[in-house]
Amino acid sequence: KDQHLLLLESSSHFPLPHGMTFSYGTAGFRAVGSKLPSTVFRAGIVAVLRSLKTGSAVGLMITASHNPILDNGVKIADPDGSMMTQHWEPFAEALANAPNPQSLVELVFHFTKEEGISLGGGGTCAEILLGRDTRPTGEALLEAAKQGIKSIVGAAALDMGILTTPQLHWMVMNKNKGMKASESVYFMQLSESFRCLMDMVPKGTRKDCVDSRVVVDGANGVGGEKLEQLKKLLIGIDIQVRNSGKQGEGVLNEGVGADFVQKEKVAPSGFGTKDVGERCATFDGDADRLVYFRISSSNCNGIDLVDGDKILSLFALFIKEQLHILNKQGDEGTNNVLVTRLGIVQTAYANGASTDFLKQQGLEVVLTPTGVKYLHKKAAECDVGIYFEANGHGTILFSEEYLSKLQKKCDDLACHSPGSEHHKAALRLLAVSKLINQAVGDAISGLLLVEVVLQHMGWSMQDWIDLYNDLPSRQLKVKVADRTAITTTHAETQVLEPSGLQEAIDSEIAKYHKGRCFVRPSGTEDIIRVYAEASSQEAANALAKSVSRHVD
Ligand code: 16G
Ligand code: ZN
Repeated sequence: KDQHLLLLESSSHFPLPHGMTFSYGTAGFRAVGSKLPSTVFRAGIVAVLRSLKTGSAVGLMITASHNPILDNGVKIADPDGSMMTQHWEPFAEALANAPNPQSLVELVFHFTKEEGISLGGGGTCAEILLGRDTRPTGEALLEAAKQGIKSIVGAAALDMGILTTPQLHWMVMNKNKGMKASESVYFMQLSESFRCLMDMVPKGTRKDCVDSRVVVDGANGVGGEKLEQLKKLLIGIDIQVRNSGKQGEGVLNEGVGADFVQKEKVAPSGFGTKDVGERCATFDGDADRLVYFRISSSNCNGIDLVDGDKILSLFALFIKEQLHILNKQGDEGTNNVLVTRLGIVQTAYANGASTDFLKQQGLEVVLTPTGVKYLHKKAAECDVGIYFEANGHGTILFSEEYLSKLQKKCDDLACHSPGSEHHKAALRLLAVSKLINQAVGDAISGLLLVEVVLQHMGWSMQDWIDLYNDLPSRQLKVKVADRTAITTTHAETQVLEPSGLQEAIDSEIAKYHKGRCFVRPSGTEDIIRVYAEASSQEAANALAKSVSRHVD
């Protein structure tokens, strides 16, 4: 009874804005920040129910990633630090659109009954870790989330402050493993594992100090600020942060950031001819995406882009090499082989040249639909799974079971052949598992891993770029009356409906050498996206254009 009244009363302070419908898209709810208090309030309730259901802490992050500064959004992290399970999305969406307090309360009671969640305190308590990025609407929305959480009896909100999205996911994961979940522990873990990997860089490969320098575009968001803090704990790397969000440096995501750089293929503002030859990296607004670039000497506005696919390739080569060393048979006789299933996960947006390259290396590559939740799930099926989207979202996952075998092998090696190549390979793999954020792709931890792997390989930016040549590609957006009219299959590479469209696309593709093309409805905008690849830029442009006409 009390619970009923409490929900009714508190939700009356957060009326649904007139004429708006909210959908839980690829990465949660997104809209203009000022329209979101009711949505965030209700997401707070969903988070509490999720915590009650799982008996663990969950996360709630307020961010709109690479979107403009006045937008905002909210997403929920499950107890293991990954995105909230998809089968709760319809409930989250229904709740976000409940027209009045009465229907909201009914939805909550109906859903909790269905899911077997008992409300009303009674010993069970929910715990929600809250985070937000630097957007101006963030503070008020955080308050709305707290009100939503407080409207369920026995729920506690833990405000973790201003964070990158991956930091919050990491904290949720750690908390539920019984470990400390503070920012200082996060910084400590990253800096220590980074130092461990740097200390094991083979002698003779480390280049002079010019190569330990990287210039980072923080997108005027939270990532730059955090990197400035972490940088003080790092040895052997020279990080220069630009667009760090300090007053006067520019506006969040405006002409800066990973999404801008990767899509427009131009340098972010604050970078120019003075940076020719520098190794540059860029984060998105909440620092869960990372891409690298270099200002081309020929054209000061143009760049050589090193996207998520190439970061993936670098990581894959490094991990593969360490596994190879670990399992190599030495003169001394038997070395117990640690059987490892290494899997690579990409989406249809991965440049075809990257997929070919990875397969040539003997790696197993699978495709999933767009969106971290799909890639992450697939990668988690392997002992070691590496996933990346071309846009720079990605990480490396080590299964719990595999990590404990690896730890055991490392302990054995420490006994029998301390300091051997085998031992070092095991130590490196363990350090990677600590440096990389296994909850979700993390631009900061990804940057540190790229930097140390380049040192390890003794590679310049050019060596990395030369791994393979990207096929020319082109992306177009098509505005349509109803984007849901197009449905796809086979990881979005084939159209199912409307009938005839796939045949039309196939006949366009057939006209081009190395042609590849697919269309899919965006999960974040009201449009259809067209992606085309071919052996020349002109051909890729033409293929994308002719396919767009069939979609229109
Ligand atoms: C979201 C996704 C990203 C995906 C993008 C595609 C997360 C955390 N983010 O930003 O992975 O690449 O949507 O957008 O899952 P689209 O559907 O509009 O092409
Ligand atoms: Zn993001």
